[in-house]
Amino acid sequence: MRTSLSTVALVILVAAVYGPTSARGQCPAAPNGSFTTDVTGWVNLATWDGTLGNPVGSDRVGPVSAGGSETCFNSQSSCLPVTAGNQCTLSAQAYVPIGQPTSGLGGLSYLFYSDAGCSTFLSQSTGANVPGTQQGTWVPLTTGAVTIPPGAQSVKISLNTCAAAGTSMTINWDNVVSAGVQQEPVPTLGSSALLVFGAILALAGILALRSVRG
Ligand SMILES: [Ca+2]
Repeated sequence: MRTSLSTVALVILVAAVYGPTSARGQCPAAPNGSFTTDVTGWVNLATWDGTLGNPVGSDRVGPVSAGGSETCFNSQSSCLPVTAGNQCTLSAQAYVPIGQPTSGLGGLSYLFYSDAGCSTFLSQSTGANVPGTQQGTWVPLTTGAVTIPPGAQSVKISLNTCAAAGTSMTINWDNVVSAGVQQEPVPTLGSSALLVFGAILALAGILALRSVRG
């Protein structure tokens, strides 16, 4: 009994000390994602709208005017560093004002680049879309879990407005959040916790020995 308990204690302690540590990755934080007073941190087609928001203050992306074919323009975050392999999720709320063409579309996604300065485009993540038919309400969108692709060093967040051929489209965006995907925490023990853990094991061992001898 003493041998088996000691062995178990040793195995558990070794696993606790040398076991895998939490691999929760860092993800790019959306700059100024609530647009309370301005669109600082956002470029391209980014216009602050002080009349719409949830609450007030949003990024108005539009009007985007399309000629003979569907045309899209986006508001882009500043260039942010990423680490390939990390899992991130992107969420935002989109608002299609009443009276906009129902043929339009809004899209939320990450744009990945293979250099540190967002110069060489690599790929676009899975997006989340709001249809032009969903008007007059703030629609929550999320990409779900996105794995930062191999080779990616930087990223921009894209808030896209697409207008169908021959139409003009505007979509407001608010509450942009980019965060790490919650992973199952891997238990690890600090030094004080290890001492308590050891004491409990020792007590268990003594009790077990007593019961065997008694
Ligand atoms: Ca806002």
